[in-house]
Amino acid sequence: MVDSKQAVHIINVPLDLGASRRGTDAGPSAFRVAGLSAALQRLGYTVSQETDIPVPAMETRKTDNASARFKDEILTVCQELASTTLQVMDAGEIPLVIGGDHSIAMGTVSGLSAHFAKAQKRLGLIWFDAHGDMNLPESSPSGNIHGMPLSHLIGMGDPDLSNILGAHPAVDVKNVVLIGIRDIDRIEREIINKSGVTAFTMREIDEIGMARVARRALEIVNDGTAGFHVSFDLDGCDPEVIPGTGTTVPGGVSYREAHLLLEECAAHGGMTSMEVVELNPFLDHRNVSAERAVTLIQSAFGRSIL
Ligand code: HAR
Ligand code: MN
Ligand code: MN
Ligand code: MN
Repeated sequence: MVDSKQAVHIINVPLDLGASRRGTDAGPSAFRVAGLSAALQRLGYTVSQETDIPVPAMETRKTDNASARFKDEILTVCQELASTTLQVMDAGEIPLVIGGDHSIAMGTVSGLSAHFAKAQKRLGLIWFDAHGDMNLPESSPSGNIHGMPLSHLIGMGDPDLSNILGAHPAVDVKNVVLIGIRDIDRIEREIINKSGVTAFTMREIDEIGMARVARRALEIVNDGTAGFHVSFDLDGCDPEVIPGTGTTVPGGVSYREAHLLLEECAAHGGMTSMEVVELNPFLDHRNVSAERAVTLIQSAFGRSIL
């Protein structure tokens, strides 16, 4: 579905309230400096518009919700984002959402699911991450909402966060795959194992290779759906590839493996939308992580080597 005759609509969400470390709010700026829009245009896309979702600064807010920090603020941002992704899909454009921490996925995917729900259709979801992002407010060791978005998208957890817009649950577990995970909390492990989502851990990637992981993942997310969304947490990549992120975990996906996954997504033809999250430019070296992220986005949007 991503096709260069369609316009790409970049949606910037400079949110960092979902993480404990400041700095993902500067993600959209680093992507601009790295030339994201020009990189898409070189592939033949028109970039129809950039929309900036307003986000409050952490210093201006206090939260007394220890199990889901800044829930009210994050909910407001996700509601605004969901109505934006819905409108962009309805207009026939491709939403490319730039974070921001990973809590924004609750908004992105809710809006996409609302678009498909109008036609009684479902969306598949590829969640690329070092983490499971399936904590619940009760299980979270940190209270950071960026560790919880996927559980809410499959209908668990806080009812406000799991009912932002569209269908409930926003995605069906049978069409959800996690790829690259290697840092899971104790109770979160049980949640993942009971949930029904398919997880390709680093071990599976080592054992069968990213090519096969990508193909199996694509079968799952396209089984009975109208397409799939790619939620790409940059920390899924190895820290040597992407140093500019707040919760690095060694032993991650290599640069080429990440490209291969996204090249397979593009070759399949069913990708409806993408988001790239957790870039923290203050932890980066001369913007290399943003520059590499731009080339990864190009692979997802159909760039081939020859
Ligand atoms: N699992 C930990 C928690 O819930 C950390 C996970 C959050 N880190 C991320 N999300 N970057 O993918 O606090
Ligand atoms: Mn994540
Ligand atoms: Mn992560
Ligand atoms: Mn509901």
